[in-house]
Formats: sequence, C-alpha cells, structure tokens
Amino acid sequence: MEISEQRIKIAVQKTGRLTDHSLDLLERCGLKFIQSKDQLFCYGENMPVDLLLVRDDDIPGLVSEDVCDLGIVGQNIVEEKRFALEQAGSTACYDQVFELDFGHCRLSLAAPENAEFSGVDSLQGKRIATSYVATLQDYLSRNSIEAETVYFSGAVEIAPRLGKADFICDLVSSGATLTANHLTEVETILESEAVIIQTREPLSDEKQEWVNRILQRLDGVLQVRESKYIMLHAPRSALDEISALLPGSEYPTIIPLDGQGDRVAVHAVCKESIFWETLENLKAAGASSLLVLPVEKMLA
Ligand code: PRT
Ligand code: ZN
Repeated sequence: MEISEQRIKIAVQKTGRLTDHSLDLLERCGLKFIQSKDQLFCYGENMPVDLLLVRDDDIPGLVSEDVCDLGIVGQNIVEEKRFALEQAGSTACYDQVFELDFGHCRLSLAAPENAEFSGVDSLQGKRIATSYVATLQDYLSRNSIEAETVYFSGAVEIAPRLGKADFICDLVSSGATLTANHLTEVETILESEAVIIQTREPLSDEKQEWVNRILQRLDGVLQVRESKYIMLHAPRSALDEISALLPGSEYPTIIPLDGQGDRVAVHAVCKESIFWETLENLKAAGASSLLVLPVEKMLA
C-alpha cells in the first residue's frame, strides 16, 4: 500500500496498552481501516485518513517532524520528549489538542519499604532509577535536589534489589507492581492519560478541514461517553428546581403537554452520570414519567 502525502496520517501505538483504545476511538469516529500485510500501516477505506502503527516513544517525533499530522500517545511520553528537547535547548513542534480519558497512570517516586523518606529532601545525593530521565531531572531541579539518575529502559522496579538505585521513578496505575517488589509510592511527579497531539506545521486547506472534522468527531465521541438523554414530566412551577438537579445539562427543552394543565415534558442531555439518587431527587421535586436513555452520537 502506498503512503500518500495528500492523506491525513495518524500515529498510533502498534502493540501495547494504548492500541485497542486508540483504534476503538477512531472507529467510533466513523473511520474504517484495512491493515497492511506488514501490520505497520492501516489504510482508511472511507476517508482520506491512514494510520501508522509504531512504538509509542516514536509518536511525538513523528508528529513533530511532520511525518504524521496527528498522534495518540500518553502524556508521560509527550512530557518526557518535551523536557528532553528543552534541556537540549530546543522545542517540540506539536500541540496537545485534548485528553482522551484512557491510559490513566502517574509517574511516581517509590522507595523500598524499609527506606527513610520524609519528603523530597530525602532524595538529596541519592541514586534514582528511571526510564523518564528528563522528567525526573526537571522535577529534581525544580526542587533544588542534586541526585544521580540511573537510566533503566524497563523493569525499573528491580533496580533497588540489584543495588543499582536507592529509589525508583516509574509509571504506576494499580500499584500492584510496586507492592510485588516491596516498594512504596512516596511522591507523584506527573499525572498522565492518553492525549491527541497535532503537528504545528501548516496543512493544506483540504487536509486541515479533515483534521478539524476528525477532532470534532473525537470530541463528540468523548462527550457522549458519559452523556445520557433524560425525559420527564413536571409542573412548570418546579422547572427551576428540576433544571438545577439535572447533572451537567444546559438548556433543557420544555414541551407543553396537551390536556395536562401546567405539566410540561422536559428533555435534556446530561453530560454527567445520572444516578438513582438523582432520579429520586427529581421525583421528590415533582417530576414523573422519568426515562433515561443512552446517547449514541453528538455534534456540537
Ligand atoms: O512497545 P512500546 O514502546 O510501544 O510500548 P511500551 O511497552 O513502552 O508501553 P506500554 O504499552 O506498556 O504503555 C503505553 C502507555 O500506557 C504508557 O506510555 C502510559 O501512557 C500508559 N500506561 C497506563 C502505562 C500504565 N498505565 C502502566 N501501568 N504504561 C505502563 N505501565 C506499567 C508501568 O511501567 C509498570 O511497569 O505497568 C506497571 C505498573 O502497573 P501497576 O498497575 O502494577 O501499577
Ligand atoms: Zn514505549
């Protein structure tokens, strides 16, 4: 399959924690793909949009160098590349467009269970193993700490047991890996989730239009995830109280009900979860015939 300059290219992790979520999100935006035999490339069948399947660490570089127009990657990687470039006196050529609400984790410092840690000063003069050298350096210099960073490309959690480091700085999600290695999380350096990044290189009008369309659809997909459509009947006099109880909803639609006196139908999109408690409170405020429906698609 040929890679055309005229088509939008999105860099996505080939195999890893972000892959399934990234592909699922793009499919929900209406994109349909055929994967190449070497599995490094996906051709967009129904839109001029192709995917490059790569290692997550390469994604910021590919977007920065304009090989790809967009990329889906963890903030931890985006920040690490940004700090590394800054520390080398350079700057990244991409912008983070928005957060995608998956791949949540944090970059944290952890200490062996028996180690002394009474705050960031305990790191003074110590050795810290990490794959996130630039982010850690930035954190240490912001806190005026002189410590030695020891680079580990993986399995950072075994560094203290090997006698290679006093502390580690690594990604944590459930904390199970730390516990299994008798390590305790002592400080969070960075909160992270998957984000979409966009090149700063100007695009042709046609490509920019497609990029805007994809970003708008992504935004729509993220918005509907929590959104619910709620319908209820209520007396007109209770509308203020009922509107205030509808979570994350702007401008409910009010429809008169034939032959029902001052009772009206209220329809609203709620951008937050609706719990049983919310329904009970609405009922107590005078609402009846409550119905909550999922939202399939939304375009602002
Ligand atoms: O091959 P490639 O370079 O593309 O993949 P990779 O092995 O570098 O990355 P991958 O697939 O492991 O992770 C991709 C992205 O997922 C990361 O850059 C983060 O943005 C995000 N993410 C979310 C995580 C985690 N959660 C996570 N828990 N990345 C890694 N971990 C690791 C962590 O390094 C540690 O080893 O999981 C372990 C800790 O997990 P818990 O649950 O035991 O705390
Ligand atoms: Zn990686």
